[in-house]
Amino acid sequence: MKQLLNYVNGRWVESHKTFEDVSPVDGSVVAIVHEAGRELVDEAIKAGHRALAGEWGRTTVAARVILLRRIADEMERRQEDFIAAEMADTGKPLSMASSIDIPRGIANFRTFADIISTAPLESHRLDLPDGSYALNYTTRKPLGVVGVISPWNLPLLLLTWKVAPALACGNAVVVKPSEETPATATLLAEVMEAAGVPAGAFNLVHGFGPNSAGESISNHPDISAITFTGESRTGSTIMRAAAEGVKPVSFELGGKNAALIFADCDFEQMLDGMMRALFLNSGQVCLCSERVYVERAIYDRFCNALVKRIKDMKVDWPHDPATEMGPLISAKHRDKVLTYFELARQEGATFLTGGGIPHFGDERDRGAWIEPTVISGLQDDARCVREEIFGPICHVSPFDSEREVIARANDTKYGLASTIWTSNLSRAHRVSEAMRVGISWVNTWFLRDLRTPFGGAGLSGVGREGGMHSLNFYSELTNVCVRVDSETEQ
Ligand code: NAD
Ligand code: 6OD
Repeated sequence: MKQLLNYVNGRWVESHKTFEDVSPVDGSVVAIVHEAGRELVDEAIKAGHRALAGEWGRTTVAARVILLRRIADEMERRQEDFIAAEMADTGKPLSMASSIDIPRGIANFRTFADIISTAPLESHRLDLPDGSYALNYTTRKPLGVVGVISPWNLPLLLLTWKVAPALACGNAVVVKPSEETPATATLLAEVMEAAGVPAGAFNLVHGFGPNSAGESISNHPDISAITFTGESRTGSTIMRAAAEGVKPVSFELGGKNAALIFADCDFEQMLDGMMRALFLNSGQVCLCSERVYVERAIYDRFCNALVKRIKDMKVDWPHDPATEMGPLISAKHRDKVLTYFELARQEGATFLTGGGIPHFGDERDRGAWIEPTVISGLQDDARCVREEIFGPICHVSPFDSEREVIARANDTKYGLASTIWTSNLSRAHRVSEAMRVGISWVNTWFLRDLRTPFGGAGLSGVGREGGMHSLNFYSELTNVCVRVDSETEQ
């Protein structure tokens, strides 16, 4: 059986405590994972500080740019291994792992190599009344040892989205992937070793959250900052731990995202886009739409067309290149989603399609499969319309005016993303600006430019990452203020 070890201070470290990495396709064990105890997390953080005090701390930006590109090249060389590992852990379809997760993981390193190599620093001149002036300029230094805690839905993509800019800025990192998806992070550690990343600059520890490696990182007195992607409730727990030492935090959290579909949209383009927005990764993307508002004139047409597309969707073995949807991440997560199906019934929802578990008559019946599901007929205050479910389920509801749909879409404690479908240019700008979200897509969904700010409002996050926003989070910026006298010396 494959063993997934911790990687600390440039060494592979076993643990006497292990747990199973289980495939959600059929419930089989794909690997044994070595859980890091508090001592190992402590060693990893110490190794990070030693790296910063040594060779790694003296690297120039130019040297780090070369290193990031070497990491990307090495990942590309091992692309097939990464795809296989991500699919084994998550059950996501080959079409997705090979076109989104792994290419984007590689792109994160190349993008931040480009961004750091051209990143400007501020400079301001302040004229003083006596004719002298002050010259201000900014210097960028690493924050220190950054704790990176990541979720299971886009494991490599989301982990490298944080590791790449953190290393670009010269930090050391202690990375903890989700206990559900430890494999690609372990491959990434192999890549770091092969690319020549100095010992201690990249450390990987495996484990869970509470009473395990996640908690040991977030309440460690010597961790310099924490960057986290996951559930809003977990973010709140980590924030409390980080508050003790007033540590900088960057959080990308949950969502209950709205889709706003106007009658004047390009219907077929919208339907293609909405199938992705609802069911990509079995609906387990924080940006997926779970609340769908459709202008009344096309409401019935939309519901019928959506149900027909879902019936034609290929929910099948992940390795089949034509498969569009795989299982959920785990039996535990499926239980949570099924609880919401039950709650929807109790709340009086109508199921337009789905609502159960598919039966295959083979080993997949031991996996975490679920039917893509559409419900309707709930009030806006129903729990299924307000709470993040994180599965292939949405609630559809008609609306009559732009003002009404803006108010309903914004009536949430979350604020991550929205997707607006219209051919009216002014409406597109007006409505997207009115959304209280981190990203507002128009006639598209999950189209990413990595230079742009990414994050969420309300319960959906703290801060923004992406482009210069990432560099500014992962850096300690110091302003140097030099007073320059007005008179030349005689
Ligand atoms: P989660 O919060 O359960 O776990 C995320 C990570 O935090 C895991 O590595 C876990 O082990 C760790 N963790 C859990 N409890 C912890 C604790 N007390 N202290 C320290 N670490 C702890 O989230 P998940 O179930 O892995 O992911 C799904 C959630 O993530 C959804 O809510 C989804 O919306 C959100 N998400 C948000 C974004 C975004 O960009 N906003 C992206 C992906 C996922
Ligand atoms: O594309 C990204 O950079 C990003 N952070 C995506 C998040 C997806 C959530 O599941």
